[in-house]
Amino acid sequence: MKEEIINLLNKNKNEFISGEDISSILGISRAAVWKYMKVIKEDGYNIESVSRKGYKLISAPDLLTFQEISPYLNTHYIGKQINYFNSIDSTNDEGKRLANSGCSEGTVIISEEQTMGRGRLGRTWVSPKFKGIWMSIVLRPDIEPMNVAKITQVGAAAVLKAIKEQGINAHIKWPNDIVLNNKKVCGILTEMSGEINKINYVVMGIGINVNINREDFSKEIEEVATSLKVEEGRSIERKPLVASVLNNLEELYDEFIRNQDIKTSIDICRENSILIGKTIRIINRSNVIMAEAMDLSDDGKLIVKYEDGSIHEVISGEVSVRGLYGYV
Ligand code: BTX
Repeated sequence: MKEEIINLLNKNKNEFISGEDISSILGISRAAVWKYMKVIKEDGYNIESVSRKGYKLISAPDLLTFQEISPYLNTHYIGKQINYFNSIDSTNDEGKRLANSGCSEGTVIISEEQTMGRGRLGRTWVSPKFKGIWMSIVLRPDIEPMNVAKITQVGAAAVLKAIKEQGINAHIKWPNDIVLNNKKVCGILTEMSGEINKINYVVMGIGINVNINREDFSKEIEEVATSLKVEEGRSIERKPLVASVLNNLEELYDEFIRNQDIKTSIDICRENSILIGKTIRIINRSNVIMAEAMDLSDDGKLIVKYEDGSIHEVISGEVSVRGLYGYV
């Protein structure tokens, strides 16, 4: 009911809607409207109430709930169901729990903070409250399991497009990071459950550092990490950014599933690559190899030239890639 009242207030933005109208539209008593209004205000909604006129929404809190995001969404299935949390261990873990219990494709899990946010290879992902976008999307692609890594490239292209739509010029660091001024502003963690030739589900986790301040980063990660706010010098609204990631993701993912190739996504990753043309270090467990990043293949592998002149295709998932002296 709370959600329905917020929707009505949103629809009547800048105008008063009377308690009587709300009660008759939603079929609840005036006293119930008053009670819900109190709770909604406690959630951070700024509502003006004037006797005989009713209620007017002045401003909504910066929360990543379905009510707040859906006005910006133009998807058909991604984000039609958003499971919102104030705090959670990891949205990817919740995505797996939901996928195992049969949730539909496109279900999104968003939390204002993660207490055990995860990166690749058992690393930690720092996810402070209200300052970023920490979300996961459950997908059920009908593709060969060996093609699952391609979905990370689709995700990277979607996030890059969304950040660019905000007028911010970011780059993609293959395979799973978005960088701004050579520092990591977003990471993507794609996990799957499946059998040898069948995928049960994929959970794509996306972490975007939006309004984190420089001093919020610990000593260990401040060398590599940044946020949109730090680099742009202004706060960025999270709701349209979340919606834009999901809008772009559905478009690119649909194309992948329809054509079984990721051409558009790879074109975006290639054009905006921070690695191509650079000398890089490819780190595979304790083994470090120097190479020149040459290109991305059409199926999302990194094409590199080793120092002996030989050309190789590197598959994501097996390696970490670093610049010659630092992160890029
Ligand atoms: P990654 O393994 O490429 O990057 C992890 C590394 O990045 C860490 O070891 C640390 O050095 C650095 N790091 C940690 N936190 C941050 C941060 N907030 N910003 C920049 N650098 C950081 C990248 O893994 C994939 C991350 C996916 C995160 C999403 S959030 C929603 C979903 N749920 C979940 O648990 N993970 C994903």
